[in-house]
Amino acid sequence: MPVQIVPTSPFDDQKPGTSGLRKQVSVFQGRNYLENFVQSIFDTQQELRGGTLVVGGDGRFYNRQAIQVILRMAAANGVSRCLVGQGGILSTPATSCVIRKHRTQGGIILSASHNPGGPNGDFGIKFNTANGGPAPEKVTEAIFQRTRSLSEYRILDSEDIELDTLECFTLGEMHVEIIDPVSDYADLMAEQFDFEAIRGLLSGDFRMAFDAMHAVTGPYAREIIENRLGAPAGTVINGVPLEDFGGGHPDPNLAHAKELVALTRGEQGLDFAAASDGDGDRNMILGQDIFVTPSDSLAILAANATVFPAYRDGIPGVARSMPTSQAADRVANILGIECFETPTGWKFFGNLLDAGRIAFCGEESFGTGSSHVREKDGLWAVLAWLNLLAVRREAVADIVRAHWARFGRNFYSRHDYEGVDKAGATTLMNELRGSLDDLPGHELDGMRVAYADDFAYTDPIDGSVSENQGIRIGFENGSRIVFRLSGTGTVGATLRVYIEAFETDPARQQTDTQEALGGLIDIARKLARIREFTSREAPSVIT
Ligand code: VG1
Ligand code: CO
Repeated sequence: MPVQIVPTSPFDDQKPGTSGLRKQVSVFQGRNYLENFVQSIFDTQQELRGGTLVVGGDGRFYNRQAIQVILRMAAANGVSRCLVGQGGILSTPATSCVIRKHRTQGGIILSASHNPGGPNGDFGIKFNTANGGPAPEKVTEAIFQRTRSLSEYRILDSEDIELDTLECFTLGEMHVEIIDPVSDYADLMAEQFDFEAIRGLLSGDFRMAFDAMHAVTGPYAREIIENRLGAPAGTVINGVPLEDFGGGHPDPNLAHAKELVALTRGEQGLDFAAASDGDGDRNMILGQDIFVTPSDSLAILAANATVFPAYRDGIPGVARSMPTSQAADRVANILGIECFETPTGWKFFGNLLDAGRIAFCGEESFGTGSSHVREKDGLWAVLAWLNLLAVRREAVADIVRAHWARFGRNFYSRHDYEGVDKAGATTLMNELRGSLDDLPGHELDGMRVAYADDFAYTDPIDGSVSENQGIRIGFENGSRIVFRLSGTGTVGATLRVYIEAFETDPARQQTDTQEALGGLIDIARKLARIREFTSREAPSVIT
């Protein structure tokens, strides 16, 4: 089978964002678009030559076609072995698990995560390194630089291979193994949690549902929650991955998983419900009449770490992304463990996890995880909650309220202004940045500003510096407003406003979140002149 060397010219928009390169499907379908990016990975990641690469995706439209291209290009670029999820399926955390377990040199994940799929939706590609984690900034930057000067790519002239049967093939000189996408991951989960205790919980009158949102976690949840843990058939809903996720946003939050939320409401409400996103790395946790914010979830799991068999002796530290609420900080402070604040995106947790400085980490954007892999992990968080519930035998709401009573409550909400004009959003951020020096010491609606900055992070392990990671405005009473622009969207710009207030009085901890944050929300609107720069009266999504 001959290797073809195909002349190409660079694209100027292949800079990976918060999590890989994401574009509309039609862009990826354009001539050489995918090929150029993939060649840039092979050109910069030399250890893949002669090494093993894991390939899989979330099953969205264009997943299969892209995998065939990547396999032919891997063979033409000297990769010696590829492990491919059956049917082209591998969730993001399962890819991380497979890279680590089989000690491969990296992996390519095809997903645009929670972005909608289908011919008119989004597609994405991300590269994970040998530790199983998303490529750090220096790697994505090198790939991006390569895309700017690329003049040819290498691809094998060969037929498509069969992705659906668990078999081995050769493609040119490369060995291809189609692997069961679920088993390695399910085995890892069984090592992390007390499956016996969870089986006990699920065999009683406990009622739960897991919504896979027609995305990648369906097969994983069926195997783990129904087959291995014994939950009744039908516990997993929307469990078949569809190319367009059934037309929905595979984004597990109060706005996009409304039906699941409804199942938890009222006297007949389920005891527990959870959902995951397109590629299986996000999670939403619900109890009867309660939604557990991802920030609280991280803090609660950290406070209870010793109930999990894998962390029986406690955890060395926790990390959260900058916009995530400071609930985890309070736990770390009281437990006497380290706490780190990193920029948005899971890639910033990798070094801390590798160095053993932290064991749990999370993001407000429904991402929670631990040192078991190097990605956030939706099902891990769900199983962690089930393990916690199996041990404590209390209602979710009672666990959360007891946590607030002990550590205080960080009221928290994120307001997204999606698909706004890019120039307007950029001006809004620039104007805010320009006003930062004057803010400290000033009162805004009766609250004194303690600090105002543009967040920069120096990685404590390798010293790398990441600047312009979002604007933080902190008040003397512990409240905070954060502004940043999304790095995952594909149309226009998305402004994210993160609002947080701290409350120690249990009597006031039961207030409605939007009400408790009302004053801060007003300050944020006025300070950033949101209406003026985005022409929007209100956010498009509130979580
Ligand atoms: C968003 C979230 C961020 C998350 C990223 C990838 O990024 O805010 O916390 O790491 O998505 O998640 P942004 O730049 O749009 O705010 V996933 O599940 O879409 O890979
Ligand atoms: Co995701």
